[in-house]
Amino acid sequence: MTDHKTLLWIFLIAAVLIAVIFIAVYRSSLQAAEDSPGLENPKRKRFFFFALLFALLVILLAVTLPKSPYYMHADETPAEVVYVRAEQYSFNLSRTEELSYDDMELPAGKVIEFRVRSKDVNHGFGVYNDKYELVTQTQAMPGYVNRLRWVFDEPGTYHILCLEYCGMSHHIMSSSFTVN
Ligand SMILES: [Cu+2]
Repeated sequence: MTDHKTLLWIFLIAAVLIAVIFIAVYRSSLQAAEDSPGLENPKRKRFFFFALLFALLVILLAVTLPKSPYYMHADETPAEVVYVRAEQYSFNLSRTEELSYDDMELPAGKVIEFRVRSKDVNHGFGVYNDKYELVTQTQAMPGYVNRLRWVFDEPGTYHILCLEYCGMSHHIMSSSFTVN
C-alpha cells in the first residue's frame, strides 16, 4: 500500500535527520569553550536542543493522540455487536454471548463493535483484509472484555489471526468473516 511506503519513508528520513542533528550537536559541543557566550556555550546549546525536542514531541503527541483507535466512534451506537471468544487455538464469533458456528456476515460502512475476550491465555485479535494487510487489532485477555469499534469500508473477506504467541499451535489460530 502506498500509504505504508510513504509512512516508512517519512520515518526513515526523520530518523536520519535526528541522527544528523545529534551528531552535529555532539561534535560542536566538543569544540566550544565552557564559558563562551550565547549558543556557543555547549550547556546552553544542549538546553535549547532538548527544549526544542520536547516541544516537538508535545506537538506530535497532541496531533496524533486524538487519532488513537481508543476514541474511534466512541459517541456512536454500533450497528452490530460481535462477541469474540479467543481460546487455544480458535476464535469464535457470535452475535450473542453464546458460542455460534454460523458464518459471520457484517455490513460495510457501519460501526461494528467487537467485544473480545479470552477463555484461557492472552491472544491477539488481528483483523486482516483479503490481501492479508492488518486493518485493526486488539488484545484478547482472560478476565477482560476489550471493545474494538471499526467501520469496514471495503466489502470482502476479512481474516482473523492471532497476534500474540499463545502456545504450540498459535500459527493455526485463525478465523474469517464477510463484509458486504
Ligand atoms: Cu496465538
